Amino acid sequence: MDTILVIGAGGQIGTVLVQALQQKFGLNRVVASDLKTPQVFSGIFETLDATKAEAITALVRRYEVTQIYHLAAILSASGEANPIRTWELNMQTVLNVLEVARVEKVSKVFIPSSIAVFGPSANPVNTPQQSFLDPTTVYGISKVAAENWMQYYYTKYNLDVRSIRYPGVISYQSMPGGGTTDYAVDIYHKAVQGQDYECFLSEDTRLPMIYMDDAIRATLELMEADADQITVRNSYNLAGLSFTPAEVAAAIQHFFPTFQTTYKPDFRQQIANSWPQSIDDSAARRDWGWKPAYDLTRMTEDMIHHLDHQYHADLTQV
Ligand code: VAH
Repeated sequence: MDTILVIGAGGQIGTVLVQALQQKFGLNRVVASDLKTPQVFSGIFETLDATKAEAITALVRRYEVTQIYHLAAILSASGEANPIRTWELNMQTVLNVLEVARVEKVSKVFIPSSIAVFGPSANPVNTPQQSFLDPTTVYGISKVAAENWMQYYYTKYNLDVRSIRYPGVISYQSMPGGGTTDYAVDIYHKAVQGQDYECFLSEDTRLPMIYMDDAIRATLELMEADADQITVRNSYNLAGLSFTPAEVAAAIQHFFPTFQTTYKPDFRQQIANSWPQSIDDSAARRDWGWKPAYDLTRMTEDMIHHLDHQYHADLTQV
């Protein structure tokens, strides 16, 4: 019987992934963990500072953990405010997870990477799985290092560690924090609240993105695949959809015709300029049957439906 430890359970992806894992494995088979305990949580929750390897070991032994999903990291934009701290936290936690998993014989490990590993040298259109990686952010540098460590632990110790280079993730269930792609979540929240939106990227900045439902399904499908299907042991390219701020604003205007977006690029524009516009995910499609289900229209419908309910449900109850 599997028991899953999720590190970084309070983050944008962690929040939703925990629920999906609880649904799949059962409430009592998932141990959610993060630095801070949430006010409200159903299931098993443990506070964990993943920079302390012994704290991870203690949880793995206490709950007889068989799989670890390590999601804790400082992202691209906020990481630039404190490069050394970002490197230390992102790298120490990855090394701790890999080494604890090796020593404690954890059967499977998931550590996400990001399209932030790509830089100016990569072909920006349909960016290949095998590209020269020259990231421009500390977050991207830490993810390239993590990818190499994952490859090393697989090759040297046969640790079954798997990874996906997530694009920007769009969700209604949880707020992102400190990312360059966060505009693509904020814009929906503003529209549903009847407000206009000032975007911190220019209107024509095309970036690869993925809807949360697709990101979670991809993660579970990768982890369910037979080990001999997995041919990429640093990290798989993954694509959902690509769009610009102008395109997502236009999609929203189908629902809110008076919604307006203005554009005021800040330091995050330089980060976005160094990233791909679209991703070649043919390796994921070939190895474990990946196929996205959400395009911009379907994602916009779903986002607005759920956010409208979140912001206005209490009004309709009066
Ligand atoms: C960020 N949302 O913006 C994250 C992600 C591809 C971007 O890694 O840093």
